[in-house]
Amino acid sequence: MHTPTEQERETEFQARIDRGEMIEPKDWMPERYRKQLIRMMSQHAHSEVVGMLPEGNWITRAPSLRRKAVLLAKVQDEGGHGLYIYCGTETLDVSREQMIDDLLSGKAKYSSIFNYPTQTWADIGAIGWLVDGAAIVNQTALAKCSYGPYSRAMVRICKEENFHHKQGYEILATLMKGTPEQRAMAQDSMNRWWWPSLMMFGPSDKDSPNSGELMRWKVKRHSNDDLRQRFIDRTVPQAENIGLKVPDADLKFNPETKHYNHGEIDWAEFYNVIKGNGICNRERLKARREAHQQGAWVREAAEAFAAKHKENMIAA
Ligand code: FAQ
Repeated sequence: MHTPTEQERETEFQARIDRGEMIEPKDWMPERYRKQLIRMMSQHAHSEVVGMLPEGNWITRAPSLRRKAVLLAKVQDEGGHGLYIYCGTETLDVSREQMIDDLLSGKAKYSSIFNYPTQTWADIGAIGWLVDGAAIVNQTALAKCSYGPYSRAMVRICKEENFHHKQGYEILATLMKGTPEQRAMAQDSMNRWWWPSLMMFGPSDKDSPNSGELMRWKVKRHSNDDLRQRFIDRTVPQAENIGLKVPDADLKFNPETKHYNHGEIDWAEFYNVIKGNGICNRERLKARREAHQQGAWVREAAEAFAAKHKENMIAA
Protein backbone atom coordinates (compact mmCIF):
# COMPACT_ATOMS: atom_id res chain seq x y z
CA MET A 1 0.00 0.00 0.00
CA HIS A 2 1.22 3.49 -0.83
CA THR A 3 2.22 5.50 2.25
CA PRO A 4 1.42 9.16 1.53
CA THR A 5 4.37 11.51 1.45
CA GLU A 6 4.41 14.68 3.57
CA GLN A 7 3.63 16.66 0.43
CA GLU A 8 0.63 14.48 -0.43
CA ARG A 9 -0.70 14.79 3.10
CA GLU A 10 -0.39 18.57 2.98
CA THR A 11 -2.19 18.68 -0.36
CA GLU A 12 -5.03 16.55 1.02
CA PHE A 13 -5.13 18.69 4.17
CA GLN A 14 -5.46 21.86 2.10
CA ALA A 15 -8.16 20.19 -0.01
CA ARG A 16 -10.12 19.39 3.16
CA ILE A 17 -9.84 23.01 4.27
CA ASP A 18 -10.89 24.23 0.83
CA ARG A 19 -13.96 21.97 0.93
CA GLY A 20 -14.89 23.66 4.22
CA GLU A 21 -14.27 20.60 6.39
CA MET A 22 -13.49 21.03 10.06
CA ILE A 23 -10.15 19.76 11.38
CA GLU A 24 -10.43 17.79 14.63
CA PRO A 25 -7.68 17.03 17.21
CA LYS A 26 -6.97 13.47 16.03
CA ASP A 27 -6.78 14.41 12.34
CA TRP A 28 -3.45 14.72 10.62
CA MET A 29 -2.33 18.35 10.36
CA PRO A 30 0.85 20.07 9.20
CA GLU A 31 3.16 20.88 12.09
CA ARG A 32 3.02 24.53 11.13
CA TYR A 33 -0.81 24.57 11.37
CA ARG A 34 -0.55 23.09 14.87
CA LYS A 35 2.12 25.60 15.92
CA GLN A 36 0.20 28.58 14.54
CA LEU A 37 -2.96 27.50 16.34
CA ILE A 38 -1.10 26.99 19.63
CA ARG A 39 0.40 30.48 19.28
CA MET A 40 -2.90 32.15 18.49
CA MET A 41 -5.16 30.21 20.84
CA SER A 42 -2.82 30.38 23.82
CA GLN A 43 -2.41 34.13 23.30
CA HIS A 44 -6.17 34.40 23.16
CA ALA A 45 -6.55 32.43 26.42
CA HIS A 46 -3.89 34.60 28.10
CA SER A 47 -5.74 37.72 26.94
CA GLU A 48 -8.94 36.57 28.60
CA VAL A 49 -7.15 35.90 31.89
CA VAL A 50 -4.97 39.04 31.90
CA GLY A 51 -8.09 40.92 30.76
CA MET A 52 -9.65 40.21 34.15
CA LEU A 53 -7.14 42.56 35.81
CA PRO A 54 -8.17 46.02 34.52
CA GLU A 55 -11.85 45.36 35.25
CA GLY A 56 -11.18 43.49 38.49
CA ASN A 57 -9.62 46.76 39.63
CA TRP A 58 -13.13 48.29 39.84
CA ILE A 59 -15.12 45.53 41.54
CA THR A 60 -14.76 47.06 45.00
CA ARG A 61 -15.58 50.52 43.66
CA ALA A 62 -18.61 49.77 41.47
CA PRO A 63 -21.18 52.55 42.04
CA SER A 64 -24.10 50.29 43.04
CA LEU A 65 -24.86 46.72 44.09
CA ARG A 66 -26.35 46.02 40.64
CA ARG A 67 -23.25 47.31 38.84
CA LYS A 68 -21.04 45.30 41.16
CA ALA A 69 -22.98 42.06 40.56
CA VAL A 70 -22.83 42.58 36.79
CA LEU A 71 -19.11 43.38 36.82
CA LEU A 72 -18.34 40.37 39.03
CA ALA A 73 -20.22 38.11 36.63
CA LYS A 74 -18.41 39.60 33.65
CA VAL A 75 -14.95 39.18 35.15
CA GLN A 76 -15.78 35.59 36.08
CA ASP A 77 -16.97 34.97 32.52
CA GLU A 78 -13.60 36.16 31.19
CA GLY A 79 -11.80 33.72 33.50
CA GLY A 80 -14.08 30.97 32.20
CA HIS A 81 -13.30 31.93 28.59
CA GLY A 82 -9.60 31.66 29.37
CA LEU A 83 -10.01 28.16 30.84
CA TYR A 84 -12.19 27.10 27.95
CA ILE A 85 -9.62 28.22 25.36
CA TYR A 86 -6.72 26.72 27.34
CA CYS A 87 -8.59 23.37 27.21
CA GLY A 88 -9.10 23.82 23.45
CA THR A 89 -5.38 24.52 23.03
CA GLU A 90 -4.44 21.42 25.03
CA THR A 91 -6.07 19.32 22.28
CA LEU A 92 -3.09 20.39 20.14
CA ASP A 93 -0.73 18.50 22.42
CA VAL A 94 0.66 21.34 24.48
CA SER A 95 0.45 21.33 28.26
CA ARG A 96 -1.21 23.98 30.39
CA GLU A 97 2.08 24.34 32.33
CA GLN A 98 3.95 25.13 29.13
CA MET A 99 1.42 27.77 28.10
CA ILE A 100 1.46 29.42 31.52
CA ASP A 101 5.27 29.35 31.62
CA ASP A 102 5.34 31.08 28.24
CA LEU A 103 3.00 33.79 29.50
CA LEU A 104 4.87 34.37 32.74
CA SER A 105 8.28 34.42 31.07
CA GLY A 106 7.04 37.01 28.58
CA LYS A 107 7.50 34.66 25.61
CA ALA A 108 3.81 34.47 24.75
CA LYS A 109 1.84 37.60 24.01
CA TYR A 110 -1.59 38.69 25.19
CA SER A 111 -3.76 41.43 23.75
CA SER A 112 -2.20 44.89 23.75
CA ILE A 113 -5.44 46.40 25.04
CA PHE A 114 -4.97 45.06 28.56
CA ASN A 115 -1.84 47.12 29.08
CA TYR A 116 -3.88 50.30 29.47
CA PRO A 117 -5.08 51.42 32.92
CA THR A 118 -8.70 51.72 34.08
CA GLN A 119 -8.70 55.20 35.58
CA THR A 120 -12.41 55.90 36.04
CA TRP A 121 -15.71 54.03 36.28
CA ALA A 122 -16.46 55.07 32.68
CA ASP A 123 -13.51 52.89 31.62
CA ILE A 124 -15.53 49.85 32.69
CA GLY A 125 -18.22 50.98 30.26
CA ALA A 126 -15.63 51.55 27.53
CA ILE A 127 -14.10 48.11 28.00
CA GLY A 128 -17.46 46.37 27.78
CA TRP A 129 -18.62 48.38 24.79
CA LEU A 130 -15.40 48.85 22.81
CA VAL A 131 -13.10 46.02 23.90
CA ASP A 132 -15.76 43.32 24.05
CA GLY A 133 -17.29 44.88 20.92
CA ALA A 134 -13.98 44.44 19.09
CA ALA A 135 -13.57 40.94 20.54
CA ILE A 136 -17.04 39.97 19.25
CA VAL A 137 -16.26 41.11 15.69
CA ASN A 138 -13.03 39.10 15.76
CA GLN A 139 -14.48 36.05 17.48
CA THR A 140 -17.64 35.83 15.37
CA ALA A 141 -15.28 35.31 12.44
CA LEU A 142 -13.20 32.81 14.45
CA ALA A 143 -16.37 30.83 15.20
CA LYS A 144 -16.15 29.80 11.54
CA CYS A 145 -12.47 28.84 11.70
CA SER A 146 -11.22 25.49 10.47
CA TYR A 147 -10.17 24.02 13.84
CA GLY A 148 -13.16 22.37 15.54
CA PRO A 149 -12.40 22.94 19.24
CA TYR A 150 -11.54 26.62 18.68
CA SER A 151 -14.56 27.22 16.49
CA ARG A 152 -16.95 25.65 19.01
CA ALA A 153 -15.38 27.56 21.93
CA MET A 154 -15.98 30.80 20.05
CA VAL A 155 -19.70 30.13 19.55
CA ARG A 156 -20.28 29.90 23.27
CA ILE A 157 -17.91 32.73 24.18
CA CYS A 158 -19.54 35.15 21.73
CA LYS A 159 -22.89 34.68 23.45
CA GLU A 160 -21.41 35.85 26.74
CA GLU A 161 -19.43 38.65 25.09
CA ASN A 162 -22.71 40.02 23.74
CA PHE A 163 -23.96 40.47 27.28
CA HIS A 164 -20.66 42.16 28.19
CA HIS A 165 -20.99 44.48 25.24
CA LYS A 166 -24.51 45.53 26.19
CA GLN A 167 -23.67 46.17 29.84
CA GLY A 168 -20.71 48.35 28.81
CA TYR A 169 -22.83 50.38 26.41
CA GLU A 170 -25.49 50.80 29.08
CA ILE A 171 -22.91 52.18 31.55
CA LEU A 172 -21.79 54.82 29.05
CA ALA A 173 -25.35 55.60 27.90
CA THR A 174 -26.32 56.19 31.54
CA LEU A 175 -23.31 58.46 32.14
CA MET A 176 -24.15 60.40 28.96
CA LYS A 177 -27.59 61.15 30.40
CA GLY A 178 -26.02 62.38 33.65
CA THR A 179 -24.31 65.53 34.89
CA PRO A 180 -21.77 67.49 32.80
CA GLU A 181 -19.01 65.83 34.87
CA GLN A 182 -20.36 62.36 34.10
CA ARG A 183 -20.61 63.15 30.40
CA ALA A 184 -17.05 64.47 30.42
CA MET A 185 -15.88 61.31 32.17
CA ALA A 186 -17.54 59.14 29.50
CA GLN A 187 -16.02 61.20 26.67
CA ASP A 188 -12.58 61.10 28.27
CA SER A 189 -12.83 57.35 28.47
CA MET A 190 -13.88 57.15 24.80
CA ASN A 191 -10.87 59.31 23.90
CA ARG A 192 -8.46 56.98 25.68
CA TRP A 193 -9.92 53.61 24.60
CA TRP A 194 -10.89 54.22 20.96
CA TRP A 195 -7.47 53.92 19.34
CA PRO A 196 -6.20 51.03 21.49
CA SER A 197 -9.43 49.17 20.61
CA LEU A 198 -8.65 49.56 16.90
CA MET A 199 -5.18 48.14 17.59
CA MET A 200 -6.70 44.95 18.99
CA PHE A 201 -7.20 43.74 15.41
CA GLY A 202 -3.44 43.61 14.87
CA PRO A 203 -1.14 45.36 12.39
CA SER A 204 -2.42 46.51 9.01
CA ASP A 205 -2.63 43.73 6.43
CA LYS A 206 0.60 44.66 4.68
CA ASP A 207 2.50 44.30 7.97
CA SER A 208 0.82 41.13 9.28
CA PRO A 209 3.28 38.24 8.86
CA ASN A 210 0.89 35.49 9.98
CA SER A 211 -2.24 36.45 8.06
CA GLY A 212 -1.39 34.84 4.70
CA GLU A 213 -0.87 31.40 6.17
CA LEU A 214 -3.78 31.66 8.61
CA MET A 215 -6.17 32.76 5.89
CA ARG A 216 -5.07 29.97 3.55
CA TRP A 217 -5.90 27.52 6.34
CA LYS A 218 -9.15 29.34 7.12
CA VAL A 219 -8.15 29.94 10.71
CA LYS A 220 -8.58 33.61 9.98
CA ARG A 221 -11.61 34.16 7.75
CA HIS A 222 -11.06 37.90 7.27
CA SER A 223 -8.00 40.11 7.33
CA ASN A 224 -7.04 42.36 10.27
CA ASP A 225 -8.02 45.51 8.34
CA ASP A 226 -11.36 44.08 7.19
CA LEU A 227 -12.38 43.19 10.75
CA ARG A 228 -11.18 46.57 12.03
CA GLN A 229 -13.32 48.29 9.39
CA ARG A 230 -16.32 46.17 10.34
CA PHE A 231 -15.87 47.22 13.98
CA ILE A 232 -15.60 50.91 13.07
CA ASP A 233 -18.68 50.78 10.84
CA ARG A 234 -20.86 49.29 13.52
CA THR A 235 -19.47 51.27 16.47
CA VAL A 236 -19.49 54.85 15.15
CA PRO A 237 -23.32 55.03 14.90
CA GLN A 238 -23.57 53.59 18.43
CA ALA A 239 -21.28 56.37 19.71
CA GLU A 240 -23.31 59.03 17.92
CA ASN A 241 -26.51 57.56 19.28
CA ILE A 242 -25.54 58.40 22.87
CA GLY A 243 -23.74 61.65 22.07
CA LEU A 244 -20.13 60.44 22.26
CA LYS A 245 -17.63 61.92 19.84
CA VAL A 246 -15.18 59.56 18.15
CA PRO A 247 -11.69 61.05 18.70
CA ASP A 248 -10.66 60.94 15.04
CA ALA A 249 -10.66 64.20 13.06
CA ASP A 250 -10.40 62.22 9.79
CA LEU A 251 -13.38 59.97 10.44
CA LYS A 252 -15.91 60.41 7.64
CA PHE A 253 -18.60 58.21 6.13
CA ASN A 254 -17.85 57.43 2.52
CA PRO A 255 -21.18 57.07 0.66
CA GLU A 256 -19.49 55.31 -2.25
CA THR A 257 -17.88 52.49 -0.28
CA LYS A 258 -20.53 52.65 2.48
CA HIS A 259 -17.70 52.50 5.04
CA TYR A 260 -16.16 55.05 7.36
CA ASN A 261 -12.76 56.39 6.29
CA HIS A 262 -10.60 56.76 9.36
CA GLY A 263 -7.38 58.41 10.45
CA GLU A 264 -3.95 56.80 10.71
CA ILE A 265 -3.38 54.45 13.64
CA ASP A 266 -0.30 55.16 15.74
CA TRP A 267 1.56 51.92 14.96
CA ALA A 268 4.62 53.05 16.93
CA GLU A 269 2.45 52.98 20.05
CA PHE A 270 1.11 49.52 19.13
CA TYR A 271 4.56 48.00 18.65
CA ASN A 272 5.82 49.65 21.81
CA VAL A 273 3.01 48.04 23.81
CA ILE A 274 3.43 44.56 22.33
CA LYS A 275 7.18 44.76 22.97
CA GLY A 276 6.36 45.07 26.67
CA ASN A 277 6.66 48.82 27.14
CA GLY A 278 3.03 49.86 27.55
CA ILE A 279 1.75 51.67 30.62
CA CYS A 280 0.76 48.49 32.51
CA ASN A 281 2.76 45.62 30.92
CA ARG A 282 5.01 45.12 33.91
CA GLU A 283 2.18 45.48 36.43
CA ARG A 284 0.04 42.91 34.56
CA LEU A 285 2.77 40.27 34.39
CA LYS A 286 3.70 40.89 38.02
CA ALA A 287 0.05 40.34 39.03
CA ARG A 288 -0.15 37.10 37.02
CA ARG A 289 3.17 35.81 38.45
CA GLU A 290 1.99 36.52 42.00
CA ALA A 291 -1.38 34.87 41.36
CA HIS A 292 0.42 31.82 39.99
CA GLN A 293 2.68 31.58 43.03
CA GLN A 294 -0.21 32.08 45.44
CA GLY A 295 -2.18 29.38 43.65
CA ALA A 296 0.58 26.77 44.01
CA TRP A 297 -1.06 25.16 47.04
CA VAL A 298 -4.33 24.73 45.12
CA ARG A 299 -2.55 22.91 42.28
CA GLU A 300 -0.67 20.73 44.80
CA ALA A 301 -3.87 19.91 46.70
CA ALA A 302 -5.69 19.06 43.44
CA GLU A 303 -2.85 16.77 42.38
CA ALA A 304 -2.78 15.04 45.80
CA PHE A 305 -6.55 14.57 45.63
CA ALA A 306 -6.35 13.16 42.09
CA ALA A 307 -3.56 10.75 43.13
CA LYS A 308 -5.59 9.55 46.14
CA HIS A 309 -8.67 9.12 43.96
CA LYS A 310 -6.65 7.04 41.49
CA GLU A 311 -5.29 4.88 44.33
CA ASN A 312 -8.83 4.25 45.59
CA MET A 313 -10.01 3.36 42.08
CA ILE A 314 -7.20 0.83 41.67
CA ALA A 315 -7.87 -0.67 45.12
CA ALA A 316 -11.62 -0.99 44.42
N1 FAQ B 1 -1.94 42.52 20.92
O1 FAQ B 1 0.70 38.57 11.99
P1 FAQ B 1 -0.23 39.27 12.95
C1 FAQ B 1 -10.88 39.85 24.62
C2 FAQ B 1 1.03 40.30 17.41
S1 FAQ B 1 -10.02 38.71 23.76
C3 FAQ B 1 -0.80 41.83 21.09
O2 FAQ B 1 -1.34 40.05 12.36
P2 FAQ B 1 -2.05 37.28 13.92
C4 FAQ B 1 -11.98 39.39 25.53
C5 FAQ B 1 0.79 38.89 16.90
O3 FAQ B 1 0.59 37.99 17.96
C6 FAQ B 1 -8.75 39.63 22.92
N2 FAQ B 1 -0.12 41.27 20.07
O4 FAQ B 1 -0.78 38.21 14.02
C7 FAQ B 1 -12.02 40.24 26.72
C8 FAQ B 1 2.08 38.66 16.14
O5 FAQ B 1 3.13 38.36 17.06
P3 FAQ B 1 3.72 36.86 17.25
C9 FAQ B 1 -7.79 38.71 22.35
C10 FAQ B 1 -0.67 41.40 18.84
O6 FAQ B 1 -1.97 36.27 14.98
C11 FAQ B 1 -12.68 41.44 26.70
C12 FAQ B 1 2.41 40.03 15.58
O7 FAQ B 1 1.71 40.96 16.37
N3 FAQ B 1 -8.31 38.11 21.17
O8 FAQ B 1 -10.56 40.94 24.46
C13 FAQ B 1 -1.87 42.08 18.60
O9 FAQ B 1 -2.22 36.82 12.51
C14 FAQ B 1 -12.72 42.23 27.85
C15 FAQ B 1 2.03 40.16 14.12
O10 FAQ B 1 0.61 40.21 13.93
C16 FAQ B 1 -7.61 37.22 20.47
O11 FAQ B 1 -6.51 36.88 20.83
C17 FAQ B 1 -2.51 42.66 19.70
N4 FAQ B 1 -3.66 43.36 19.59
O12 FAQ B 1 -3.27 38.27 14.21
C18 FAQ B 1 -11.38 39.81 27.87
C19 FAQ B 1 -8.29 36.65 19.26
N5 FAQ B 1 -2.12 42.04 17.28
O13 FAQ B 1 2.64 36.03 17.88
C20 FAQ B 1 -11.43 40.61 29.04
C21 FAQ B 1 -7.44 35.62 18.57
C22 FAQ B 1 -1.11 41.37 16.70
O14 FAQ B 1 4.04 36.35 15.88
C23 FAQ B 1 -12.12 41.83 29.01
N6 FAQ B 1 -6.31 36.19 17.90
N7 FAQ B 1 -0.25 40.99 17.64
O15 FAQ B 1 4.90 37.05 18.14
C24 FAQ B 1 -6.37 36.77 16.69
O16 FAQ B 1 -7.42 36.91 16.09
C25 FAQ B 1 -5.08 37.16 16.04
O17 FAQ B 1 -4.03 36.53 16.73
C26 FAQ B 1 -4.80 38.70 16.01
C27 FAQ B 1 -3.41 38.92 15.44
C28 FAQ B 1 -5.83 39.37 15.10
C29 FAQ B 1 -4.88 39.30 17.41
